[in-house]
Amino acid sequence: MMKATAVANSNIALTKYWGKRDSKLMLPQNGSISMTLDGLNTTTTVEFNPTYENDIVILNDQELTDEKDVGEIIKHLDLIREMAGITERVKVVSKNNFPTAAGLASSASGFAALSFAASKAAGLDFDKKELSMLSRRGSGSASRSIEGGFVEWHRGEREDGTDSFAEQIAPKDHWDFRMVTTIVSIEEKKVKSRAGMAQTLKTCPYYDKWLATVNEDINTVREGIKEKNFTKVGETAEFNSLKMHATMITTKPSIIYWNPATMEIMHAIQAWREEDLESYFTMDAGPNVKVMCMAKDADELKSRLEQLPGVKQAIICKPGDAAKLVDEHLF
Ligand code: 2P0
Repeated sequence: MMKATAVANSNIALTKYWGKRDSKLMLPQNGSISMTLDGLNTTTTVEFNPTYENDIVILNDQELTDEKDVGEIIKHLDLIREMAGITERVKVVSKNNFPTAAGLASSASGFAALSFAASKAAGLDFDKKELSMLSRRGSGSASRSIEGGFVEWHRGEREDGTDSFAEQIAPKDHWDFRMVTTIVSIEEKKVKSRAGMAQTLKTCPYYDKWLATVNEDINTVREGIKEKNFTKVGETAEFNSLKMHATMITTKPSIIYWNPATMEIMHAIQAWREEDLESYFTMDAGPNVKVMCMAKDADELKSRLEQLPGVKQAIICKPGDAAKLVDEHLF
């Protein structure tokens, strides 16, 4: 078996991962909780083949040739080759069904799908915990896209990273919680998460406060998910996201991911909440806002969001499935 295809959904953090304690093993400074998104996914086919002379990576119908794009992917494939004890060159074809690098966590679904397909194609039969740890080595948030529903990525304590993996808190049909992802910009972000995190650790005077309060948020959100307490999860997730952005804004030089439409959505959500519609926002390393609500309010919220001038599109996402292998290959 030298060819395999996997599909992995993207995920949005309810409590954020921001900072590494080991950048080689991709060990986080803090744990995080996410929801896997139904319908925003990456499909990836990987084939190791002795007749290939070079490694080829094709993303969204375009071959990646720039070292900065392909380097991390080849490094990850080298790790998998080393684990499997193989040396064959590889062809990777991958497709996202949403804009890449617009703060919609394409690296999460991307590295989860790549890790699953490549390890399988290399003859490694990994369980979910092993797949989560392998995905983590490609991109931290990818560790969470291996599981479905509501997911917690454990910080872990060990230096070798063997206790830093993601596990499910509750399955996708546990709760009629929704995430409405708005698209305000599809431009590539200016500061990639990886560089932004490193800069925050180095220069933000408040980063220790972030670390000191993040476990409390994780405990509250985990409890809230289990109890299906929307207010508890929403309030804490929104606050956690604002705390993370406070650390980004207060780095040198300052990293401000928001644009005017981001602000417009935040104000609208807070106003609607006071009036008649309970929802909460969260933002990642980009200007797009993800809005949490209950299923009964999702259509109304989407329609209100799409009437805001800066919003190009709003997509209602249910909790989604775990990553899986599929029979249909992309080549
Ligand atoms: C998260 N983000 O928890 C946080 C919130 C962005 C802001 O995980 O360097 O692409 O590959 O581990 O996983 C995005 O960072 O970074 C991210 P690397 P990753 O979703």
